[in-house]
Amino acid sequence: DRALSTVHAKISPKLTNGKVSFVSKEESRDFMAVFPDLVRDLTEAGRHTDIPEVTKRFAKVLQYNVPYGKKTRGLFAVKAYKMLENQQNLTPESIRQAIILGWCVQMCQGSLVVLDDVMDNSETRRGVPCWYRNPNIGLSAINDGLLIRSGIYSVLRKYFATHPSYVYLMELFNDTFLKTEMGQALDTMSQHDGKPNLDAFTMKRYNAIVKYKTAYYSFHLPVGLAMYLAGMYDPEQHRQAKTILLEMGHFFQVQDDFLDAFGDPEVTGKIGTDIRDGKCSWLVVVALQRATPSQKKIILENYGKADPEAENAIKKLYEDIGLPNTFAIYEEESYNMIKTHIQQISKGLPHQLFFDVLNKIYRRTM
Ligand code: GPP
Ligand code: MG
Ligand code: MG
Ligand code: MG
Repeated sequence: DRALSTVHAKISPKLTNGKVSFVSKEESRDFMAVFPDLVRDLTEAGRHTDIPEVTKRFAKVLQYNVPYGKKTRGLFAVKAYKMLENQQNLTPESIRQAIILGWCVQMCQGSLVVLDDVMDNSETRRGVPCWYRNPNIGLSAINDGLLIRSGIYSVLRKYFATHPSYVYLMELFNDTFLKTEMGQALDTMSQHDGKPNLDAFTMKRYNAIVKYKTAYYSFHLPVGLAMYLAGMYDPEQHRQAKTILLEMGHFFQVQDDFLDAFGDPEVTGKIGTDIRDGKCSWLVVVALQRATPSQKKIILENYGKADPEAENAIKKLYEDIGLPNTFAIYEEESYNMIKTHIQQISKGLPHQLFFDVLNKIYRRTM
């Protein structure tokens, strides 16, 4: 859909300037080249021909919500597969399988963000209006999010039904959705009677929210899938990988929370909503730990209000408390800590895979 890509490119020119070391231009091109085939499989493959209106809508939903953004998670699955599979098994066919799995991960992400943006009342995503904000979409976006999600299982069936890992792949998706939905439940339950429940905003609660709502689907899912595709089923190996990946996921969501208030929307592609939504964000949890009684009063009076002045009062307070600096220190310390933990992995998992991912996200601005 050329018109749409032009819109994306025009509105968010900076979004394409990511770090290039994680995947080469060719790898990125090979990845992109497969997406149209999947859209065709899902919408024109001779199924559901009696409801052309719907398949047309589905194609549009996929096109708008899946092939944009950094695509870190999908590319991560492909990279993991290439690093985990035996060299003699790395053929154009097997790599294509990994790319298809990568797109399933991107469909998972696309489906979640369509739904998350409705719940968070967000305005923009990847530099363009959130899907539900488009004319005549609104709450029907909920069904669109579900369509994308169900599409994953159609793709899996078409390409992996006879693969020995089929049930493992499906179960990992099922389990990941369950975990993510549980995390999202915890995230949305931070409010009480329309007001943020600040007493509940402890670091312990924060850690649980981000583990469930982000870490599983963003980091554990892509590598877990790649391991199964490469024929790795050892539970101990999966456990070791998961431990590190959940740590990285935690790190990633702390960054996301920081960027929500202090990132450049031109670069992140999204306008932050955590303060006005009254979210249990890393920033407010640390602010509450450090606030003097008068600062705590400012938080109580302004947090969770859809009012730019209230939002600015909170941002100013974050700066007074020195959160940008606290975050920078936290980011560096976590980076070093995760590096140490990667070095301690013993079970035949390539350390370089985890280092590459960590370096890809360290000091990210988008
Ligand atoms: C990130 O939260 C978590 C998700 C996108 C998972 C949503 C889960 C569902 C079950 C719908 P966030 O709201 O901080 O993300 P963002 O900043 O990208 O809006
Ligand atoms: Mg959100
Ligand atoms: Mg959210
Ligand atoms: Mg966020």
